[in-house]
Amino acid sequence: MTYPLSEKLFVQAKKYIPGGVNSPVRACRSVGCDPLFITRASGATLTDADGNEYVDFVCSWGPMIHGHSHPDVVDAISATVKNGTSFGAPTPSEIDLASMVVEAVPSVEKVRFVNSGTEATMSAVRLARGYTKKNVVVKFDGCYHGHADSFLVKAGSGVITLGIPGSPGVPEDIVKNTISIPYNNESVLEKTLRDDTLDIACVIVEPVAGNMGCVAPSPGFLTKLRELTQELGIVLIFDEVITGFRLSYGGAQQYYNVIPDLTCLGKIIGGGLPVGAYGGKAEIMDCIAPDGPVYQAGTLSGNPLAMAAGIATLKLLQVPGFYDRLEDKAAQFAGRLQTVAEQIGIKIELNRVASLMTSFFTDQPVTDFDSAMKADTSMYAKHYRQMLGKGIYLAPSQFEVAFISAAIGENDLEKTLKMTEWSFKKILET
Ligand code: KE4
Repeated sequence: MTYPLSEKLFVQAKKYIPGGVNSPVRACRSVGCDPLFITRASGATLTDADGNEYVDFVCSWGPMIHGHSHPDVVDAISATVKNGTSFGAPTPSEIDLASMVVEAVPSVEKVRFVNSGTEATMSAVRLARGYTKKNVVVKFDGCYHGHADSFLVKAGSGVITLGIPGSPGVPEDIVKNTISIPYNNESVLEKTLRDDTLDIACVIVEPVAGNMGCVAPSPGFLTKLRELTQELGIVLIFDEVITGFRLSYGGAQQYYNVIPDLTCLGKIIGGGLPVGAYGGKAEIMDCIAPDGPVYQAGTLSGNPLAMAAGIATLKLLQVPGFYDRLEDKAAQFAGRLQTVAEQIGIKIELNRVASLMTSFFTDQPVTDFDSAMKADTSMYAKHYRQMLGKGIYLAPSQFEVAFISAAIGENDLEKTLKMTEWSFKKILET
């Protein structure tokens, strides 16, 4: 494949946009190549500026669970845009999507829409701090909750050393109230939460980690987390920006039957348009302005186009058997990929939860940040480049997940498995 137009566009983009991209991971730096410029997509197929086609396993990082340009979603947006794009006033469609979220997500009695996952998690943490009148936030190494200052701490800044800024521009006195501890480690979790020198407002967790690659909660971990936070009066926040409406219609909290106090959503609920949401117990949500003193606002929050796209997307998820079919597809694909790896003799650790999966290039189980970091990123980068050249669009980082969409078909998966076998063999030859 050749990419002359993407190359030209990238040169132009870098003149105006830092790194030529509007989000760092898209720069593909960790996989050693320049980004492709995508001009259209339909179903499971992306098309780049040079007309090359790809089977899409990124799905815009999760939103496109039905694949791209689903006619129901396109029709909903088209019908809405004719009446205007944004009014800065309440609209009926906000009630429609809010009621769907409340009905679907067990923890959510009330919900506030925002415009990104970052806004959702940032607002949920502010709300937890305002509600508890405490300051410390506990997160987990390898979990990503967007780019708000409070979350940008160096991994491993556990109980001993409070937050160490993970990025320039984040003042120490912001992250001194953030503690990051190992995922799936119940003893450090209990020790941290029971440390009464810490006035802990909340714990925020990805119930299935998707930002160190796919890492499932160890059996009992989420239950332990819920029991401890319940006992100690700590607000439990599930960041379901990835898992919400992905693992099941009720998200990870329904999938694992562990109900948090607050839930953050994004991605799927906007059907590919900018959206986020946070919601939970009415007692807590009623602390949000204008009912309560905790301030949060947004010009385009609940905008009609994102609401229309979200409503159409969630309606499609309600089709009987949707999640069973997606599970069967993902399970079958993962099983066949595992077999390819075994037959060739390449060591990969394949982690899958529902339609999220990651092939780690390591021969050790991956259960947390430290074990994920042991993966061979240069091998992953080689695999990425080889697959891209054969028309398979994987996540441009070992530490992201592959998203299986309902639109991906048997031929797409067959082609992917064939190219995977070819790529694994090439890797072993070198
Ligand atoms: P946004 O602000 O990017 O909409 O959402 C932040 C966020 C919050 N919580 C979780 C669990 C997330 O995964 C994300 C964002 N996910 C990344 C991909 N892993 C978005 C891709 C990007 O940063 O470009």
